Amino acid sequence: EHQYNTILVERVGRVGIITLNRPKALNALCGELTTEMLDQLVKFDADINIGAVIITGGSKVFAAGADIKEFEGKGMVDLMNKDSLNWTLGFKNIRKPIIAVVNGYALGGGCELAMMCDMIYAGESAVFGQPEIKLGIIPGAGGTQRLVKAVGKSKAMEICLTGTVNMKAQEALQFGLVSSVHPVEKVMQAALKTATIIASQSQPVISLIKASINNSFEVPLQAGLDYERKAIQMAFGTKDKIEGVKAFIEKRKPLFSHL
Ligand code: CO8
Repeated sequence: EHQYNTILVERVGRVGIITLNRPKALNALCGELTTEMLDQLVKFDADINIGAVIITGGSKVFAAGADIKEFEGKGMVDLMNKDSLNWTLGFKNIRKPIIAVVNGYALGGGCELAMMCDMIYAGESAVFGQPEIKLGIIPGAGGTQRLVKAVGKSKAMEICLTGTVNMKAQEALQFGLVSSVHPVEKVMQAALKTATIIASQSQPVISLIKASINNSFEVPLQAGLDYERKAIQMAFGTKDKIEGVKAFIEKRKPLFSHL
């Protein structure tokens, strides 16, 4: 694997794992980290031996947000000229499913990064919050948009406007922000199990499902249904559809070729 300064990279079967690795700064998302993370995501996305990705911060903390030290001395025009959030556009283009495994703080940009992923598995220690308001800024990487869609308006307002109301794992589960909650020492294993199941399915079909679900956030229902209809027509064009249906009829497990 490529050696990075701020992330660790490993593979378990067809699952690629990216671990944010700036423990002294609680995995604050500095420019180098977001660049390295996106670089590796693009590599996994292009790798035919990878079918799903996990992003985690390890067992202590997910990420305490953007690197606040990089904000010092920066003004509006600096942000306009060199947009430090451009990596989020690249993130959006990843076709393979990404699971966030969150233990401890997922604050500010950390919460936003988790929400950019396709699903979130939480350890019991997970804490989600948007404390940007306390710095005199706003959640700028999706916090005012994705959080509303995940937990509803009233909670999202409360979290973003106070900066101090956080969501712990169980509450995040209750509100639908995360898929499931596990003991800290078991959450990675649980996410890996799910990622392995996903990665064993047909890769092109997985991409169609991810794109179709994400499209539902962008368009009115009928446009989403039209998109989905085209997507199932495309799925019928894959070799994996032929194999999947044949395997069912022959009462055996399908062997997908990802074609
Ligand atoms: N950035 C940089 N360094 C950080 C950050 C951060 N976000 N969070 C923690 N650190 C550092 C601390 O400075 C400290 O370093 P040092 O030991 O050198 O002083 C080390 O990590 C440990 O932190 P603490 O001692 O504070 O640990 P505690 O356990 O006492 O507290 C907290 C943990 C509550 C998480 C606390 O660290 C905290 O409040 N952190 C900041 C959280 C925050 O405000 N996050 C939002 C940041 S803004 C943002 O994410 C905007 C997203 C949109 C991006 C727009 C880009 C242009």
